[in-house]
Amino acid sequence: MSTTVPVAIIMGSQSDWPTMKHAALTLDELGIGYEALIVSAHRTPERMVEFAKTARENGFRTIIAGAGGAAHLPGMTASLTPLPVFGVPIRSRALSGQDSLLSIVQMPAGIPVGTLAIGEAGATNAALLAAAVLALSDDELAARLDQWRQARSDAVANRPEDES
Ligand code: RP5
Repeated sequence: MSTTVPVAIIMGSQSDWPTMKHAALTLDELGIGYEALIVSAHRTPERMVEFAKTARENGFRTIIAGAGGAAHLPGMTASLTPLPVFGVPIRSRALSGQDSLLSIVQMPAGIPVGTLAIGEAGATNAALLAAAVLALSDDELAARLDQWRQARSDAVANRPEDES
């Protein structure tokens, strides 16, 4: 899969998409191209290995990986590619995502996964971190990221108001 887009958003299941689409929406806002793919570490392990081993040569520059439960997708992917991998713990039904978080964050030294918060905030922030990495070598993107952040600062009121 040769690509001209810099970000791969991978996830272990279709059921992860309602969370991971927040990464996609954030990349859309910043004008960053991406591919969103279902790549399961345990249901489609060969697909995961093929994706991870070829990700760099296929043109990706960062990977956002979301998984839930025994969430080995981000770590396994990171073990097979030199690209930066940002892991998003999906909020699981059994343990509300604490299982996902601990599975992703506790990588032994040597294979890093940048681990984000559980759920939608993590997916959004994974996209912002991917953007920050890409912006190091893209001045136009750096300017768009600055504008994005400034707009969020500008939207914060000085004083609270009663809700109607
Ligand atoms: C993981 O198992 C996926 O990342 C997902 O979060 C979780 C549950 O998957 P489904 O049973 O909903 O397909 O592999």
